Amino acid sequence: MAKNTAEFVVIANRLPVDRVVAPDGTTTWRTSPGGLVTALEPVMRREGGAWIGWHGAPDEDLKPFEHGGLQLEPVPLSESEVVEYYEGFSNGTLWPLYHDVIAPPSFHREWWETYVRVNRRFAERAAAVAAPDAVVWVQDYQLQLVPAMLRELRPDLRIGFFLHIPFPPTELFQQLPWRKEILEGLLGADLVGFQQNGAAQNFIRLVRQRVGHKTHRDAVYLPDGRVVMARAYPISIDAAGFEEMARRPEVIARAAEIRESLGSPKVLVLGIDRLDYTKGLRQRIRAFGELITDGAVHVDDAVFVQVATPSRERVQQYKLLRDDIDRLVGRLNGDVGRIGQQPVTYLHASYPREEMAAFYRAADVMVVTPLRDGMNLVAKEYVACRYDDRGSLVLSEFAGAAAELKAAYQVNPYDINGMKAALLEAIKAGPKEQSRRMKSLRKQVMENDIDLWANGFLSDLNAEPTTHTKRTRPVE
Ligand code: GDG
Repeated sequence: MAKNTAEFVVIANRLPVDRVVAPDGTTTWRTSPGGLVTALEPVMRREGGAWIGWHGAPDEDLKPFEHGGLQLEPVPLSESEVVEYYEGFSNGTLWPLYHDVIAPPSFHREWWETYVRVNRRFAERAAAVAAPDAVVWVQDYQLQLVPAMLRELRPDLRIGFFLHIPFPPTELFQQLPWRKEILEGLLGADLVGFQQNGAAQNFIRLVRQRVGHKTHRDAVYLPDGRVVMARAYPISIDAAGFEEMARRPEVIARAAEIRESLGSPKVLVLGIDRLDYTKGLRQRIRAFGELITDGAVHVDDAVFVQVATPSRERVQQYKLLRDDIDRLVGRLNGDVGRIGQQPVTYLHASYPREEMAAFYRAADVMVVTPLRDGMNLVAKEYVACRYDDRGSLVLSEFAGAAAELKAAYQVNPYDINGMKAALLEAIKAGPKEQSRRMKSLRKQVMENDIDLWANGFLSDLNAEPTTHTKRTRPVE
């Protein structure tokens, strides 16, 4: 076993850092943005421990290193593994399949074989890094085989798995040629966490149907006596951290500057998403565009800023989406814009966190309208930044966050007329109505932060191992 073993190990596809190369060629690492990193970073710092993941460059083997108090364990991936395991099976097969087949998933046996091989590499690294009886927390859809592979190598470990994206209904999951292998991979964990109850139930039902194990409520009873629990742990954000950032004088000043540079509109409508077909960008732009062309909203009164962070740019579906959005925004601005006055400002770029907080502060209406989303942290970040109890949130029913953020203007993103009506209501909401809704949203977000999420999952994972006997097992 390695010398530097850790009591707590996180395994994720990516390490939580990006490399920065200075002009003189020296390399440093910077903590990277993104849902998973944003969510786990505070937990890791508190617990201490090792993080196993790919460092982001193909065909490069790096030694373990330390960054900001975390022990980082880079896992190498070759260029063809990036293509087949990451861009292929993870983002071309699982991502669309798990998100309601919004885009058609591709099934390729070579991609699957590479997925298996890479998952084994992650499991082997974890087996070497974890101290005896350590707690290991495996993250997300890229690594669903790791729990079983790791259990085989290290039966002493407590293994948890958390899925950040939706877990699909049985009808969709069954399309997967490797459905049984994936379910068995997940069953290597002691606790499998999902964003929503429905997802946990989908999993339990599939295990019963496809693997044939006995199940009862949130428990799976394995023939070897182990009990695997499947439950919902809705993820959240470092809510106090976001609020603190939004209160900084330089962020407040920057928010005012943003509004001014947009021509000081009466209402600023904002969207911030990774450029992904699950986020409902087309429908959202169409809805806002129609409000302008219908004359319901005047171009002098409201502007829409859409930030779309570059994502998975080598995957074909994402290239097509980018062209599509470019065209849609170009047409709308060409049709109804005037010199110095465009209804949609589209930014295909990534920003520092402080700039994100300034955007949130500047926005009167935040539109988060994914067609399907595990949770959606942007919605929660917006709420955390609105300590002034102002602003309105328009939120898709199909984001996991909708289960908690009941006081948002909830919409069906496939229903353009419904979205237009909700947007209009949000745009026109007076200070009293904004404050009534925002107070309720804030209560939810500020009280249910990332610590509560991580503590909830980890304390359940650390609870006494459950085994079943003939007596406790449900009746055959
Ligand atoms: C997956 C699931 C689930 C975005 N642009 C910039 C930036 N971001 C940050 C946001 C937010 C995060 O990235 C995005 O998180 P989301 O939850 O909105 O979406 P996914 O990336 O799809 O995340 C999702 C999540 O995992 C966690 O479980 O909620 O359902 O799909 O934190 O602020 N951050 C910075 N610059 C940007 O330009 N700094």
